[in-house]
Amino acid sequence: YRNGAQIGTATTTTFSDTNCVPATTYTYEVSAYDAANNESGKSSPAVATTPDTVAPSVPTNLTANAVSQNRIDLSWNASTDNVGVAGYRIYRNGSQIGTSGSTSYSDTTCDSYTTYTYQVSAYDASNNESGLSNQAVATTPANTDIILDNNVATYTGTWFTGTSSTDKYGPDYRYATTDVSDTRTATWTPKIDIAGYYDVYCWYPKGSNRSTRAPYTVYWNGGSQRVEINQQVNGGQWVALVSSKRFSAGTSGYVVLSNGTGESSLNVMADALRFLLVSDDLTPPSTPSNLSATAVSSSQINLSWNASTDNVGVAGYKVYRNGTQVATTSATSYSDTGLAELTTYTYEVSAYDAMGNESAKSSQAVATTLDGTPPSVPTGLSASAVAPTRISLTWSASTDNVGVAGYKIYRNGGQIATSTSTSYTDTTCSPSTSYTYTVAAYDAIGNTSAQSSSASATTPAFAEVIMDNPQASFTGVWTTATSATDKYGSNYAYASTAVSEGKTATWTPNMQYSGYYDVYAWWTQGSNRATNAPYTIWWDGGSQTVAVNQSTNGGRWNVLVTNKHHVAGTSQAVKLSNGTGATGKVVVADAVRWMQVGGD
Ligand SMILES: [Ca+2]
Ligand SMILES: [Ca+2]
Ligand SMILES: [Ca+2]
Ligand SMILES: [Ca+2]
Repeated sequence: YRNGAQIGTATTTTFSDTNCVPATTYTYEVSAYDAANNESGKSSPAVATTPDTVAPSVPTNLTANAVSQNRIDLSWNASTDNVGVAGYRIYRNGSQIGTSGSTSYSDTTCDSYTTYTYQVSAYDASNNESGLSNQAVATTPANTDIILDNNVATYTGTWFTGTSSTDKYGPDYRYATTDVSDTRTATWTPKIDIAGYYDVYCWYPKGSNRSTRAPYTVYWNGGSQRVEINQQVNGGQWVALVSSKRFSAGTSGYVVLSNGTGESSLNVMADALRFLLVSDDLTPPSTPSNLSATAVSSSQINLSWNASTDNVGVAGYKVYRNGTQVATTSATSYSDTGLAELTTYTYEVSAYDAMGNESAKSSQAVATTLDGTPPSVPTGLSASAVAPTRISLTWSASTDNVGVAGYKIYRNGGQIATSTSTSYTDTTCSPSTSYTYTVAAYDAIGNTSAQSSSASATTPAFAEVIMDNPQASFTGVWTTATSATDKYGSNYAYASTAVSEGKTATWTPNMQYSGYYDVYAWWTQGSNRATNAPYTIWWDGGSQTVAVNQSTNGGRWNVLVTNKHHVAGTSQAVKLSNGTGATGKVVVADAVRWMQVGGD
């Protein structure tokens, strides 16, 4: 019988009740019976309780909340159990780290800037454990102001522990006797969560028996610096060692304090270090583009480029000349001065931000400074008046470091022309005038020498050529006479007119100067003179026949043509013909005059 109700029979004196519920108390009795089913009375009761083999339900709805750099709080929904939940086990990253009697837990053993995965299970008094809950993940915040007290430093050699200085950091400090060389060191190694730029400080308790040059050496990503601190003063506060040094995430940076100060009977104090994040900007600006270099003089090259961008802001640009930084500027242009002439320079620029992150260098730009040296001063200038309106100049060639491009011609102080050769003819002179000339040489870039020594010349007067009848050449028979008082010279010649030309008088001057001339004739007037005496005038490129009335206007110069161009030499002439178209008169050949009126 179980709890008063028959549950079975047996023919031996044992029975196993296999139909029990865990964690349940049962009361059993037995009776005996015979073949006629006569049954005895029931035995005294025996009581037994089945063990608990049922685990609690799995905890649900686990949540994790990082509340500080070192603490994550967990909570979850309660489990149930057939008997009763005794507690919960806390697992972090797969390993049990604690238990809780409630449905929450604070993990205070966290590291900063670390992600943890939690699960919990429930267990009962019989240590039946449930399955694991859902996973809950949380990440602690980064530590950007890392303070390392002396207790987390590592030491070599003997360091004593002190507590008496009241300006110490934390509960105590360490100290070591100074020595001539480093026999004892203390090293602080921060765990850097956020890569970036850090200021590093030290803290020490000051005192008169402290080193005046305690040597801290700070090692960061890409460099190190030894800083000696006078620990006799400024104790009890953070004292700067270095600023804005780049540290990588992890534990590669550190600070070493040593006792090798060279002092005797003093102490270096190892108390605390601090690493304060200044900026986590590790991203350099974009590389400047479109760099151009333009030489603007013999000593200056102007640069310009396109602006860079940065995640925070471009602080400026570094200018490199032939690979060496020569300047910084906040503008996108730069004038490089003080350069050597005719020299080629190669430039690059980079951009940097406030933290000193520097971009790659731009593509190169090359420029060559200009020629800054003028040619030598021309020498040997000579001026020669070659005509009433012409003065010819010659001089000796100048030299130049690159090449003479030409010469500037100055007359009476003002430039009048240029020449690419070492001579020049000034055709704009006036007759009977003095002129003073200088010349200067220039090169292709426009560098001009000083003006040469001066040379002067005076132009002659305009030419006047008079040819009398003895200087004419005649064809046919002409009669020479002297009687007319209005003759030119000592005589004149005449010839009878005819229907057509049979006799001529021709004056052929030998012109010294090319130029423009008025041409005149002189005759002796008389009533028997032809009224249409034909003079033919040849000039440079043309001719004209002019019929003049020789019955009047004798004894003076009468103009035939004006302003006709003549060239030097004997290629011009004036001819008087007797072919007037009628007989009965005479033509008089007396004199001809060419009066220059203009230069060539
Ligand atoms: Ca301390
Ligand atoms: Ca940046
Ligand atoms: Ca030159
Ligand atoms: Ca004459």
